[in-house]
Amino acid sequence: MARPLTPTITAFERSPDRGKGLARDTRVRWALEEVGQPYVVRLVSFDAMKEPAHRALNPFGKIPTYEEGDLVLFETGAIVMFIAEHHTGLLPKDANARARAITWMFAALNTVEPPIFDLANARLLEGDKPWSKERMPLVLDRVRKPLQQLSDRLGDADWLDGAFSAADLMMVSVLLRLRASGVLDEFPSLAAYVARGEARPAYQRAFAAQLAVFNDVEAVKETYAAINRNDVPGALKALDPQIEWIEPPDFPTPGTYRGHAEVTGQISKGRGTWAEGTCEPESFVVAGDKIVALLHVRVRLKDHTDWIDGRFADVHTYRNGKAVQIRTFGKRKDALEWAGAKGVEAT
Ligand code: GTB
Repeated sequence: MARPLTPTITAFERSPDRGKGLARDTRVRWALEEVGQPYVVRLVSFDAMKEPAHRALNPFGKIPTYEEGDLVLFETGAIVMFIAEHHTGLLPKDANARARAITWMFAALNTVEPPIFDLANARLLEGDKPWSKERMPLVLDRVRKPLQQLSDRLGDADWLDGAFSAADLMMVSVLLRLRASGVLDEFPSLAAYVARGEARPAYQRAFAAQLAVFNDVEAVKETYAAINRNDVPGALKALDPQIEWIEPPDFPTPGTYRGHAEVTGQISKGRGTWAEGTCEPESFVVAGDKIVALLHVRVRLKDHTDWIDGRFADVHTYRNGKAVQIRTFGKRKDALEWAGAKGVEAT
């Protein structure tokens, strides 16, 4: 059953893997998808992660975090455990089986993940160091040893201990980061175990959502960048031919505009009144297929000397990689509420 308050998680505004499931919000998304709990995603930049506002949620300045009403959690182990404990489907009911599943979650995070993390660092961050080549066999050995032991224990079972549980969700999440190194394929039963996890519909939904967010948010950024450089065809690139843009009465070009031709007119008219300035997205909140772009406009109109400086929001509804609707709101709070992200801080 869904929780009374929709949880909000944080994720990278621009993940280095371009949304391909390697960042740790994937495992939280996966857990939420497994239990059928809708959620909202607040995207944070690398800079914002180090600011006091984010450090108040995670003192280590990392993603993901989990907010539900007054509750704030960080550490994916704690978050997945919380989700598993407050829904059915991710932990067995039997007390001993439940304790064993939790044991495997700890094993994934405490025994298996640290050497995998070290290998990722050795490959990505230390590859250019003079000692890198000499150290690599040692790093690989530290990964292979627990993998062999895990493979021996898994044998020909589908999952670690009976039915699929949060233990498998965590172990698969930890192991899949190995794929690029080729080490996972040295252990065919573990590679098949990871593939079984990834084939689950809930994982597929989590992966697709993360990837869509990456691509769609990049497209939204490009829409504003194009408007700022007065490139109307560029601004239309991410808009579906059936786009509908709704602008409220107190905005410069109020009305409902349908299709590329009408939206071209709307953008050209609005943008044509600027002498200089920009309209920049400051941050993004994602709720299902809706991306709330929290905007900061700083514009000097033609024949004016003073600057307009304001904050508002557009909600972009994305379908198959294109915006099918953009709805402008004067108040960020109203935009978040309309998009289904009620209660998310409109920073
Ligand atoms: N132990 C914590 C947990 O499990 O929650 C670790 C959290 C963590 O390391 N988060 C990383 C982070 O916020 C993201 S997952 N890093 C930002 C920083 O430290 O400044 C690590 C990660 C990032 C990117 C990729 N990638 O693109 O391939 C893969 C994994």
